[in-house]
Amino acid sequence: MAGREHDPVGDGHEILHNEDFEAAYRAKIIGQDTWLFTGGRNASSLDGKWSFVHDLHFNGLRSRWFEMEPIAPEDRVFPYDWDPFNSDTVQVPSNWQLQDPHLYLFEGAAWYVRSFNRSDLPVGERHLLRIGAAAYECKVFLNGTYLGRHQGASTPFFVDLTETLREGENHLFLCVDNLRTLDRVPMRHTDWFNYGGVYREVEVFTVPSEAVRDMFVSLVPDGTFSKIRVEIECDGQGSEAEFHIPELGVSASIQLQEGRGEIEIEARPELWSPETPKLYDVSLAYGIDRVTDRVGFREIRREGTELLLNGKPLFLRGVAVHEDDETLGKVSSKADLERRFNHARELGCNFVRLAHYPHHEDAAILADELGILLWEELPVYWAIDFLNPDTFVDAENQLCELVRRDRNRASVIIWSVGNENPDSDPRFDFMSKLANKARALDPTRLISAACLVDLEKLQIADRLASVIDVIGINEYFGWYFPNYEELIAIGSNSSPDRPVVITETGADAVTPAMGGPERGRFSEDYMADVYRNQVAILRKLDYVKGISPWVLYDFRAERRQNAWQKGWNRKGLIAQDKTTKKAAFGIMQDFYREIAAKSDG
Ligand code: GCB
Repeated sequence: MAGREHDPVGDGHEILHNEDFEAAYRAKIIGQDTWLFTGGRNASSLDGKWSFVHDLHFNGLRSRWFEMEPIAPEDRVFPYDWDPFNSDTVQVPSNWQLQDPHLYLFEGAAWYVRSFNRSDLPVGERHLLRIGAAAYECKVFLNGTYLGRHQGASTPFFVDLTETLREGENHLFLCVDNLRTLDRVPMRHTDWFNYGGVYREVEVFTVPSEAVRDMFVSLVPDGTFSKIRVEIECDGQGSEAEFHIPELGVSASIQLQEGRGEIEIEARPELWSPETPKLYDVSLAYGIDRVTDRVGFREIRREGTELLLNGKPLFLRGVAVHEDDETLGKVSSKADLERRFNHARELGCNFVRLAHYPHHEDAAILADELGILLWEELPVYWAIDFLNPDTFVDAENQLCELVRRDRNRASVIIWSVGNENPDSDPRFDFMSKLANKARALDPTRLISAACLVDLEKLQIADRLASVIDVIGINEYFGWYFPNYEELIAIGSNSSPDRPVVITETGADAVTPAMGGPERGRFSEDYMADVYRNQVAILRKLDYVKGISPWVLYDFRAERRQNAWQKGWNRKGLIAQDKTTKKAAFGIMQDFYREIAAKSDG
């Protein structure tokens, strides 16, 4: 198709000298206005080959590559630095680090361009682009028009394409950058790899103008297990919607006021639990729009220092896991997720901590089916610019996107608002607001965070502990700190009034067969000793209501560069091949069997 010629050099000096080229894109932050409930909807996939180029100098924004149209190279009149229509390609979803060895340590911007024909989309009144995740910022352009930018590396977002779509070919440009900057969440320093790119699915949803924006279905957490609550949000002028759970004989009309409605329905569903992960098909009809979901009903509560699932005491036999893979990076395949949960089960877990950012939504969908409890987390990790209002907007938006995405998943019992942040007034304010926001969006789950421990006074010393429901503590006795017995003192000195979960403990090791040392630090034996000593102490800790050792698999961590690490954190109970178990795996497995036998007996 012939298109308008693109003349990036018409104002050449402006391009070379203007260092404020990003100003035009600062506004239009993509937030919650375009959210769409996607359960049960058909989507047009835009996954597959996209034109791709890395762009260290942000030349594409300076030179407005996004205005380019497909023209045969020999017909281009003006010189150009990249032609998206005559370019190398990459697969979407993917992380660029694993697509091209030259880009392994690349931190900067990259362009993804893909054309599609309007006739490839179903006929409908609105067309919403959904990007499952793009790390970290993603600027979206369609046919030369800037539509907005999304911040946050791990949550989905929507962009309304309707007004900008044209007949015939449409050209979608994404400028994605993974810069580590002071205002982002996380900030600059993390103990995981800074993957970049469009690494989750890209789809277009075609919906009527009267469409369901959101549907939240839950069991009312009042201890009676007898009421289901449905909250909905709809676009358009419709005044009611019909909600159904056929298996329970539930059929209810929900009245809408200004697009919002809610209802409590008497019902006695079979309760969801790890032993009986029962799910029900639910549906909502609104005008000609219809959405569905599969929902489990359960109650998670804390009472004093106890965790209660469906009214019964719960001990979390867990493991933490990163979203990382030797060959796929952060791209999650079904097979990878199944292997992850199978390994967790083999270890004896009823609980998995999805650290340190929102993982692929399929993780919670699968955990719902398998009966595995989940901790989901925001990347408010280590240092964050807690004083920066824009940083708060970004963190809060990531929270909204995570909660709205997964709050119908029974498996998710905890929203974590952060990990190991320094206790300051701005941090307390920032994270308390996040905790309150999480509660407002979802009063049916517990709020947590990995809190700070004062290792001199040997006590939990974190004001955040007073505003969350479950106190997470990361303790590395045996690895970073010598004296295991101090773990007992931390309990007695702190006398926590709410449940404590050991959210991390562990040690690095490489097995001898994989080239690890025979003894000392980083040996498999050393790690096994740490676990043996930990287990001996953990048996004595009655203030602890759960454990998630760090970590199920070795994961990439660029800051780790000693002879055995070589860019990997080696605290996995299983090595980076996701197959080789280290001796500590068996030690933890025996301990979990012991705990499970006690709670069954
Ligand atoms: C921690 C962090 C985690 C690190 C871990 C370690 O406390 O929360 O992100 O990877 O320690 O291995 O040191």
